[in-house]
Amino acid sequence: PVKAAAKTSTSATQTTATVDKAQVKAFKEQVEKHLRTTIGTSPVKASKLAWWQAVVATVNEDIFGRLTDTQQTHAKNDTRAVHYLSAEFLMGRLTINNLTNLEKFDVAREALKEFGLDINEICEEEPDMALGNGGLGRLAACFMDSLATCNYPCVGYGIHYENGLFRQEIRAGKQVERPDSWREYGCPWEACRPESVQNIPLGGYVEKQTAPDGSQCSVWHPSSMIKGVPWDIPVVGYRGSSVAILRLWESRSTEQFNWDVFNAGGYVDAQAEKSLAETISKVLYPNDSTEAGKELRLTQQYFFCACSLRDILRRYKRSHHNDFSEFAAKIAIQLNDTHPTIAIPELMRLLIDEEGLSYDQAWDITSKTFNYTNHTLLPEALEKWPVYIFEKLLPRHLELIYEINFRFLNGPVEAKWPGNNEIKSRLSIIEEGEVRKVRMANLCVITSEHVNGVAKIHSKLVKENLFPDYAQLWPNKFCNVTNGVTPRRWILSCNRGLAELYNDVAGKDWPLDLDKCEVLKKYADKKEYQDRFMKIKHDNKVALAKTIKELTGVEVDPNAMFDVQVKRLHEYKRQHLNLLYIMSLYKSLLEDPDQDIVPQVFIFGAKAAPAYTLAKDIIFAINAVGEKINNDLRIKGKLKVVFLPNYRVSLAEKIIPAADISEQISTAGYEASGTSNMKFSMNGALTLGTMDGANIEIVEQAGIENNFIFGLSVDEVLELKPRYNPWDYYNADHDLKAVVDWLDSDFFTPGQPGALSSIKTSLLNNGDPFLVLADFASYKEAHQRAQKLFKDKAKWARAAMINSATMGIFSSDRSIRDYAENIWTLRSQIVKK
Ligand code: GL9
Repeated sequence: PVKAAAKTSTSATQTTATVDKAQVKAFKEQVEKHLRTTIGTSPVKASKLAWWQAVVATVNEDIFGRLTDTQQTHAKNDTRAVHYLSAEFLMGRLTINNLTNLEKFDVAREALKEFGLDINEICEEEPDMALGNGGLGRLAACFMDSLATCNYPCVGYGIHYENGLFRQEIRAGKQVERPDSWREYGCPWEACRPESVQNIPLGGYVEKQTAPDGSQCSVWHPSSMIKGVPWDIPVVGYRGSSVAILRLWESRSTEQFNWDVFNAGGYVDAQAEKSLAETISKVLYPNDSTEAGKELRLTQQYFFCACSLRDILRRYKRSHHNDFSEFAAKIAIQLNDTHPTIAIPELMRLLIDEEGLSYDQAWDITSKTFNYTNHTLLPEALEKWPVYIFEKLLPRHLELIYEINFRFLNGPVEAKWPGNNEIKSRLSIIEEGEVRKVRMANLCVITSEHVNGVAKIHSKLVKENLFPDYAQLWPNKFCNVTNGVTPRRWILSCNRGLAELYNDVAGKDWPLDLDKCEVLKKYADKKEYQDRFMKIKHDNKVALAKTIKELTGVEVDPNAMFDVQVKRLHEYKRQHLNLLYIMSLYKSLLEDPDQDIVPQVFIFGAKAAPAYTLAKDIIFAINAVGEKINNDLRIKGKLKVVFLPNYRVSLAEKIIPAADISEQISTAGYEASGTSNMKFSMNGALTLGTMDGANIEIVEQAGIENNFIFGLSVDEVLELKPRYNPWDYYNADHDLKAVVDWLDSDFFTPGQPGALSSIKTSLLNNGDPFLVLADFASYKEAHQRAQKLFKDKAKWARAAMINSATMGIFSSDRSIRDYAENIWTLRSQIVKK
């Protein structure tokens, strides 16, 4: 029973909840105290940055106490803990999220209001922690939130990059990359832990020694040492349940330049070595789904894995001395993609060379400790490191990899397929060829207890298409854990209007049990609830329209349909399919300006890898087409196209709640899961997408009739691909031909004919590898369905509400419980104060 259904908030980010006066007063006093005694300023002269710092200092008082309680609980209970190794954690901003999770947001907002300040403006001072590229890094961040919220013992381990993902500027329509120095003025959330510094050996050579009993052993003489300095970022669980730790390693030089063989060449050489050591954590590689193939990148991977494993061993030894028999029972390690694979031979090395275990003992422990998540099937993303780089940087690790490989090929493989060298060469960790390479994914699969994909369809393809031989050998190793996203950040913090609606219909516990939101389905046919739902959406659109105006100067109408595609720029994600459709719509409007179409705003946000030329050309094309359309008076504002620069977590939080249409249009079989698709749907956008990744599971929940599905299926793509000829589609479809040819003119780039031709070339002369032309007609038809439904406000509202209401399974709490129960065997721990 709910009272005033049409009660609405005054703005997209304000709630009408009543706030405890005493708490507001206390918060205010704390902020003012910190402003004076921590920051060293006063309310009259404080800058916004100073206010923000004082707010963080206030929040930190709550956090660090709970962190200690959490760690003591876990140490005392001594149950298994998971160690999530990831080269990327895309945390975004922490202030609003931490306030929300501590249930202090309203208090803080009121307290700041009494100082005459707007909390949202103050929180804009916080730089995003952009220590990741896209979905994979953001997933790790959502998982930390859920691990803390669900009270699982855990540590996240990663790299303390000095520069996160580049800041994107758009100049004359083109992407320009600028460094992102997110902690130039310090980051008030992090704490340095000098007591846990690690020294990491690198380079040099391996010496064979014969022990007195005649057995052979290897002694590694590294050529240099790098210091790893840990920075801890507390991750607050919802309602302060527990506080997890994200530990990020920064590289520094050590004084020990003369390590064994390194012969100091004097002061200058020593300084050169110093800068090399400090380069390791300098910058995040801006690749998305492509392998970097740089020596520095392998060094980064090894550096953070080696630091993390020493840290894990140190903690384990604190309670278990030097007996490793319980190691695997206490420690689970999750490899987030192949980036941290080098942790496998490093653990072997530590156990054998440093702790004196036998090879068999070390392997037994290692193979019960690791699990691996695969995030992509794209062959160019599967990491392979040349053997010669290993010889130079990690000679002892290479030796251990050879040993693992030898025992694998001559053990289980020989037993299953006796004498079959073809299978052996396929399954080998080493790829033979002109340049011999180490296949990191093979090492992961051979070692791990469990290998999982990130959506049902993807896990099936991992098992059947990527690793079919391994699946024959170990069918039970392969499993699925569908991705999820945290409803605390992606509904509660970023869409307060919707959060209030859920508070009213589902009670206040829905952020801990997103299935509760399903009750909204019951109200999906009721006019007053439809009105309230759409009013929330409208308010969010008004707020986004303001942001669009500020960022691009383009004026958009909040009554238009907001059609959004935000994600990394990649051919397989097909932003150019979207663009071709926009061009065809524009063309038809020019032909008949009075036609009755729904006014539409197409919104893009995307960073391209700096070396990915075609991706950058597509960004330029979107901007060029947008410029023309937005200034063409003939179409009477029915169509707008905006490209929002520097897409990142904090911008996603403004865009996603305001979307009507969520574009999820990857070629079927290529998007492992997608995670923004879930965020959009939770916030009441309808998916216009292919049957790919988690889209399939989304429509399974929300109903295919409440979304706009189009295009070839995975099976159809696999069937068509070998005989695909894009010219057939081009020649058969007048409209398609016209828009593809339009790219060749100078219509959108006056005076620069051919400026957009590379896109046409990729679609026709380079074979259209992602079947853009094959899906064009079907895509257009899906858009027509969307337009038709948008005209019927009641039906649209109903579909949007059902989408939002049925996303319970996409809470990252569900994903984390799946991992905890099926992969890590973890038990949730109640934290005592
Ligand atoms: C990705 C997949 O491409 C996505 O479909 C998936 O949702 C995420 C999380 O599992 O992982 N794999 C991948 O390499 N990236 C993904 O987003 N790219 C990066 O973020 C580096």
